[in-house]
Amino acid sequence: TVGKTITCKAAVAWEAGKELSIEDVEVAPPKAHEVRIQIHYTGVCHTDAYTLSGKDPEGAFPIILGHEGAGIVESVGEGVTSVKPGDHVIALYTPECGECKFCKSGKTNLCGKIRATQGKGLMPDGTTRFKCKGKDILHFMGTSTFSQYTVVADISVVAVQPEAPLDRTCLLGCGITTGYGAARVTANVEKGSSVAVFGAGCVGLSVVQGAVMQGASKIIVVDVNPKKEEWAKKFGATDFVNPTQLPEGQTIVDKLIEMTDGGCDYTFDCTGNVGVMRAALEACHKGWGQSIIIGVAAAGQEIATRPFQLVTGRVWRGCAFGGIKGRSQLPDLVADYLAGKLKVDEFITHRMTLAQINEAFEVMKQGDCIRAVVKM
Ligand code: NAD
Ligand code: AHE
Ligand code: ZN
Ligand code: ZN
Repeated sequence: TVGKTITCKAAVAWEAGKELSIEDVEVAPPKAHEVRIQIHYTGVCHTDAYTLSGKDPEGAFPIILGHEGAGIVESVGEGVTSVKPGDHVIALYTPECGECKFCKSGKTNLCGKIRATQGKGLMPDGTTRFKCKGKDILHFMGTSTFSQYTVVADISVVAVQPEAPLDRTCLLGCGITTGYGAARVTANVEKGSSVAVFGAGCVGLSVVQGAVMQGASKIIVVDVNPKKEEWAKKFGATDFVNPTQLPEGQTIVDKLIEMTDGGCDYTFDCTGNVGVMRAALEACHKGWGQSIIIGVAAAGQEIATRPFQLVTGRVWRGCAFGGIKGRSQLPDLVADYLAGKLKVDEFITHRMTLAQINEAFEVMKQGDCIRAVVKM
């Protein structure tokens, strides 16, 4: 297959708001500094549903979604030295070139090298490698893992230990790493801290896992779905609050301030709801509390608070992919998983085939799913 177009199955999103359709797609061979990967497994993240909904200002169609995938390198283009055919890999929507202003800053995991084309659904040369029914199909987040074969930039992929099962490590491609990194890298939660996590999906529960590792003493999970209490406790939360069940007149901010003697040291939004983001900021302790925005909000949505909240020392921050640099740091997360120090299997509630991928979006909406893993 090296150097040739591969025809395989992929879930194509033809239009916003419609189900994905399983199609035969043509995947062109990788050009210079590109890698063609046989995707073995992919998770389905809330962000895939967000872009499919049509609310993502960068979302364009037709597109092959998916950004939480693991697989095996099938072939590489000219000049690729970091991975080779047969390597077990995780696709990276946050690439790491090591050379750009961002990569060299030591201050961020964001990489600027291919962000402009990635945001337009194109490969770095401005074209696409996917075709279906004679039409060009766009790439998503530089990864498009809802295809049995995908092409990514060589800076958007990391080789990991082959002994790590791909049907689990795919989740390190987004949800688990995002929450874990937000707690351990972005916030760097200190021992003894009080933490509130809004939204107990894969991302929020991963913040809980990271906060436990950092030695937080109080970890309060806030979710409108009462079924999430059991999940929160399983990952090490000390408390659970359902904001829809508070006594009349008490807000979630009042409740958290009361539970933490004046406010939380760290709060995390893992919902994407801008009202929740405000509450998360205002539930922070005066003088030092930090609120980390992880959730992705729809086009047109904006956050608001009284500037006084910041004047009096609260800090509003955010991160993508948990502040983790994929090529430098993911092998360490895989090593921790293999050593039994990082929970991964525990997040998987559903397993599906590619033909069933629309059900993964359904179960996410119904609230019984932490992560569905799709076998490609
Ligand atoms: P999910 O749908 O699995 O979980 C979201 C949780 O939030 C659910 O348990 C839901 O009940 C809860 N929730 C919804 N509204 C709420 C409210 N008003 N108050 C309290 N809880 C509420 O989603 P996920 O895959 O874990 O992703 C979470 C968010 O993070 C999404 O917005 C997603 O797009 C975003 N995300 C961001 C990054 C990043 O790098 N910044 C990475 C992954 C996901
Ligand atoms: N196109 C969206 C941006 C959404 C967004 O912020 N994406 C996160 C990753 S979410 C993973 O589940 C991200 O990586 N952000 C940094 C970046 O460069 O996109 C919108 O709303 O415009
Ligand atoms: Zn994601
Ligand atoms: Zn870079």
